[in-house]
Amino acid sequence: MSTELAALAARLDGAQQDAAAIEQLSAGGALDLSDAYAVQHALLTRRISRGERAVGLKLGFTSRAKAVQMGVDDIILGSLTDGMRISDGGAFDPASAIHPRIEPEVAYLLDPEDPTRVTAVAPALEIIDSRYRDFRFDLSDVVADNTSACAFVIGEWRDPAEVGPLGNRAVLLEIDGRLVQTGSTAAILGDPARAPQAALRLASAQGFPAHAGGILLAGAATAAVEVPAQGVVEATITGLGRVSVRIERSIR
Ligand code: OOG
Ligand code: MG
Repeated sequence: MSTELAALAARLDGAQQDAAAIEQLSAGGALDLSDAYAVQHALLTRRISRGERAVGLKLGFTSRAKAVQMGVDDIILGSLTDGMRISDGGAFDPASAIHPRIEPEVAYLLDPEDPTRVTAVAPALEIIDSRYRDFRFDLSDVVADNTSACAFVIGEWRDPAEVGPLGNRAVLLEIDGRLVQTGSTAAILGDPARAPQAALRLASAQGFPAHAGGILLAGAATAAVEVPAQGVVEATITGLGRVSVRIERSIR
């Protein structure tokens, strides 16, 4: 990788660690999509060298609600690490991020031996936090920034055969019991069951490290909402279950 792309990765990495927004990379000249993925992979390598472990992948802009909200209309892929994971009902400190937003997701667990095989499904929450000023970006910017990945929460894993088809389930997002978003899993690629294939295709096209098994977030079914200063955020997917995160400042 060129020293120039490595420097862009260092800038994004610093913005995440300091929780301080930076200017869009595209302001310094357009970045093509394969260079953007190269920056993203370099970011992951930096996190791994600090002791984190890659645990899966996340799709972005698989729903119209998200594409319209962000003005970007192509699906994108990012990486998840164990350092981003919050246990179900666990806490997220909003002061650790720049301008975090939260969205409901469907999570798949893919067999590492055969990543086209889904071994479990769960409701999930994703916290996104663009490292760019004003949460604005073009497609290459957001790809380089690991698709705004910040944190994620997975509910109880269920047997896909028991849960049945996930193609049209109601999705609710609540803050302290107040409904803030509603949608349907049908918004995700027409059917979230298409997510594993879509992710594997993108992973191989964009040179993702061959660890395709593991967690896959299929992409939000609704627009994202601002993470509140405090409170409990909960997602519910009909017939799949619920998952929650407590938003609270940690005492330092
Ligand atoms: C990019 C991430 C998109 C999704 O579920 O569509 C995403 C962003 O909106 O900042 O995670
Ligand atoms: Mg998402």
